[in-house]
Amino acid sequence: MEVTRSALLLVLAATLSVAVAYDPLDPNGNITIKWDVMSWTPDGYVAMVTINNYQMYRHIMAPGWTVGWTWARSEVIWSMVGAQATEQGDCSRFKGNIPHCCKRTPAVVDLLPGAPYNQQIANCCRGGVVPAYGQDPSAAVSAFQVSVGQAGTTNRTVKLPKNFTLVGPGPGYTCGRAKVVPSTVFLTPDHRRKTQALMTWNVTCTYSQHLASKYPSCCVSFSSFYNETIVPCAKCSCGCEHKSCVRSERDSKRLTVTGKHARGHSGGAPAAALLQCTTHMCPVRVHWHVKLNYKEYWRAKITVTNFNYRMNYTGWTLVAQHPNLDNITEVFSFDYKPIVAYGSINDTAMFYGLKYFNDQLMEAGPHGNVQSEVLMRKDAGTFTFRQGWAFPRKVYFNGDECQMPSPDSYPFLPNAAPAATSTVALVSSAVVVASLMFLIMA
Ligand SMILES: *[C@@H]1O[C@H](CO)[C@@H](O)[C@H](O)[C@H]1NC(C)=O
Ligand SMILES: *[C@@H]1O[C@H](CO)[C@@H](O)[C@H](O)[C@H]1NC(C)=O
Ligand SMILES: *[C@@H]1O[C@H](CO)[C@@H](O)[C@H](O)[C@H]1NC(C)=O
Ligand SMILES: *[C@@H]1O[C@H](CO)[C@@H](O)[C@H](O)[C@H]1NC(C)=O
Ligand SMILES: *[C@@H]1O[C@H](CO)[C@@H](O)[C@H](O)[C@H]1NC(C)=O
Ligand SMILES: *[C@@H]1O[C@H](CO)[C@@H](O)[C@H](O)[C@H]1NC(C)=O
Ligand SMILES: *[C@@H]1O[C@H](CO)[C@@H](O)[C@H](O)[C@H]1NC(C)=O
Ligand SMILES: CC(=O)N[C@H]1CO[C@H](CO)[C@@H](O)[C@@H]1O
Repeated sequence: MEVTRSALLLVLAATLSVAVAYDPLDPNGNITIKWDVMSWTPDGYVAMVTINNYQMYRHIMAPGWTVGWTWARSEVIWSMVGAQATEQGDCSRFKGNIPHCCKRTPAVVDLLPGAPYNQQIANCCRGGVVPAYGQDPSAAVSAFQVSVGQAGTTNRTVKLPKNFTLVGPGPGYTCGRAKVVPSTVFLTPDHRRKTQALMTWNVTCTYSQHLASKYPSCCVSFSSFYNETIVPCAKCSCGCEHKSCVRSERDSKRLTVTGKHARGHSGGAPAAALLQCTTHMCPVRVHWHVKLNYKEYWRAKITVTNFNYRMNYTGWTLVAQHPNLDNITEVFSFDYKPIVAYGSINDTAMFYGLKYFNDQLMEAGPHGNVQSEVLMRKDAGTFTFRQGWAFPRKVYFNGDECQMPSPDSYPFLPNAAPAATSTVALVSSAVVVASLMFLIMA
């Protein structure tokens, strides 16, 4: 009974954490936007803008980021390299040279790969796609150059842009105020000389799944070798209201041809989902199967399935938290990295696809899944198949926490029947607390 209760408290804690912006598995995860003023011009400055993704497992996928801000005065963008403003705005007050953008609140997107050579700059032109830091730290950066006019021309007269926004590619990010920080020091390519930005300011943006969407965007199902019950994703895990779906691939093709939800070439939100009908109504399901039991090891099989006919998830990431993930012996057909959030607790692993092999989770249909098996060395003190211990505590797909099955439905060992009444009571109180949290956060 004690074990049941602590397992339920764990589940309760997991349920609650969905409601807060802070991500306990990645407490320092953020995206910073850094402006380095590289030179002054007669009416303003030229700045290098660098976007660093410091999030361990949340990447910015296609169609990429859109960064916006509000100018403090009547600044204009004369030109940009490596990115472009989505709208020029009203430049009618200019004669001769016309600025690239005159809007007071410009929205900027990355250029696409293959942009003309003279419009490129280091770390630009990837269609706004930025990998997660944990996946590829050296590539988790995007940059462009902007030439600003009608601005201050000294570090005392420049006014910092305000109200930064980041769409990446859907909603969910909130950006803080721009802050002047010590000027960035650059090393020349031959490493023999240091130069320095004339002025630097930083903006930090953080992600909240709650702001991104009301419902989860993935769900988890379970099965095991020791019990033939398959525990499906909870019904309507991703919300059923106002959602439509199609029964088959043929229907989806028909709708794709006649549908008018096609997305723009860059920036903005990803294409609206076209879901295959399921009881959970999620675009993505993660299935965890407890597959084999050896003397010193055990093996879990993980399958990720795409139910969205309009999405290939490129560079997907999967994060799982389980007390035995600190003793991973082997991971088959996925790449893997431990995530150590608090120094000593090492129970979380990030999985992602092998490049050119399964780093793309294809649209719904016969190829719309990726699979792996994980071999773990049994943790001597705590290992058990009882009380659902072998199932993960938390699962994230692409940085969003997935809905777990209802805690009273976990497959259990044939001889371990739960104390039905108290379980139900605890579960329903968990639901009440979770709904209260939801009301507070909404
Ligand atoms: C942003 O993330 C970096 C890297 O993890 C960290 O050093 C920095 O303190 C974070 N900034 C904020 C404002 O949280
Ligand atoms: C500003 O951002 C840069 C790059 O993202 C980072 O290295 C630096 O630590 C940040 N500075 C502060 C004071 O946050
Ligand atoms: C920035 O946003 C806040 C809240 O949305 C708004 O009150 C303020 O007027 C905005 N500032 C500028 C300069 O647009
Ligand atoms: C502005 O420049 C002066 C020297 O020209 C320097 O002492 C000062 O720290 C700079 N201020 C900022 C905010 O960079
Ligand atoms: C997904 O990728 C496949 C193969 O590259 C392509 O044929 C298909 O059109 C793509 N689907 C979407 C929705 O982008
Ligand atoms: C965390 O666990 C992984 C997988 O067993 C191991 O390779 C890594 O060394 C561990 N790290 C720490 C800090 O314990
Ligand atoms: C398998 O687990 C389910 C709970 O998910 C339970 O109802 C069932 O009795 C278990 N099967 C056996 C054979 O114990
Ligand atoms: C059985 C076994 O190898 N357990 C190890 C699991 O990992 C932790 C921390 O990495 C070790 O302390 C255990 O000895």
